Amino acid sequence: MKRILLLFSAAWLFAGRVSAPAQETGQEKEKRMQWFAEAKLGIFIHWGIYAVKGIDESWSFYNGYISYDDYMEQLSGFTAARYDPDAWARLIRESGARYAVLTTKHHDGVALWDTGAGELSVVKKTPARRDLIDPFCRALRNQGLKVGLYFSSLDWSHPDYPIFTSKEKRYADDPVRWDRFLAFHRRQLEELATRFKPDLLWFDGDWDFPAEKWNAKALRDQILRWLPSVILNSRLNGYGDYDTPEQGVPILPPGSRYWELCMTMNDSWGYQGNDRNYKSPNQIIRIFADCISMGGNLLLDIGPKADGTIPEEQVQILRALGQWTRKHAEAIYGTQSGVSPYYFRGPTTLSKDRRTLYLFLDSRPVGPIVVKGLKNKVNRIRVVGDGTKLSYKVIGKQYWSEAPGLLYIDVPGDVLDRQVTVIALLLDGPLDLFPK
Ligand code: H79
Repeated sequence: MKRILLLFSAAWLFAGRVSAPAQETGQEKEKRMQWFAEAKLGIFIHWGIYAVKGIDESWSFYNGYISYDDYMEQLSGFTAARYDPDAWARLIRESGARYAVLTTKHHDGVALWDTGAGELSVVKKTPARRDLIDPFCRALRNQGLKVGLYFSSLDWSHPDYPIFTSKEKRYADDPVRWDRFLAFHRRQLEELATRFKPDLLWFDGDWDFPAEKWNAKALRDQILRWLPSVILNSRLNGYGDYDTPEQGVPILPPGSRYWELCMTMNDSWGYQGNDRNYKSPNQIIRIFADCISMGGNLLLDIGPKADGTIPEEQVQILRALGQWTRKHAEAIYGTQSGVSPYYFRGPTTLSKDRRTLYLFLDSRPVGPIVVKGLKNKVNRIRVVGDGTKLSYKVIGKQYWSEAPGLLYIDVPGDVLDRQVTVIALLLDGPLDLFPK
């Protein structure tokens, strides 16, 4: 009987299938996603050999801006000589981020850990000569931060990946080679999952093939067996937990309950010394306020140099962000999306108990600000992180109509934050809007 069972399960394995774990309930997912939904801000880190010449990560050879061999010459310049993961973690924490996501392997196939699944790693091929992932995970955890690991599913360096560059394909259809690639892919993920036990896996590069070819569903199930509470972004051919818009700040709230905008500080993911087109702290803070107002997170990217130091401009932006997030913490962490712009013309968030509405003022008001359609009575209005109480009045309320009046709030110039001012409205009960 035992033998029959064994044969049976082996047959399942060979069919490339795994029995799916019991379907997670909505409540269970909410619990698994809780830290992510409350965190709001994460730091993305693109670190790889592309920092040596300061060129596009992987895409520079894929698009033919540099030959593959010249690209790979960067291996000899990747020293990580001044890599200080504790300093990274302190800076990330100081920015107000609650998690970070580091590239363990970009599309170029160069692993930042000592992979046993291939030869191409910074351990075996660069003067860094050591695993860079484990110390990163430890440093983050020491600072109370959640650990995210980025992993590119496609690998333009692997001899069994069908695509090499935009012009050169290795093969079109060869199930044996593809299965070999999938085994390699699975093995690298097993290493990442079991060695580093990340809280989040950030997939990229799933677009060449459909979910069935990647075995995405089975892979998701397998990862959740390795790491039952891990969170996955959506780039596992849709078998993820949250939406992953890239660079484009959403105009309308994305439909999904969980999402995260990933965005560069300048125009590059990795370190490119020539790219000085940095967004200002003010622009970044306003984008961040927009994201949390619509119930999403911001994953803001930095690109360390090949020696492991973080460029000064990026340090300055993280510090400025930290000043603002510290002062306004109560309006950020653990909040939920606020009211639509019909009610207030700016970003808003709502406290967990729905009794405090936060208004984000991203410009200097020329008169009192106004909130429309608020049925609640307001108990108190104050400036977040400042303590000043503000005076307000309701105008236009008619006793014979259900429609609430307009709430006018005076905001004197001397309470304004130099970035974005936040006003807290303490309501008499859970937020109640008109019309229902
Ligand atoms: O790591 C950073 C980028 O290198 C990577 N994701 C971020 C986080 C990335 N860069 N570009 N993209 C992802 C978008 C991919 C664009 C594509 Fe296409 C357009 C994929 C499919 C259509 C053009 C055509 C490139 C490949 C095929």
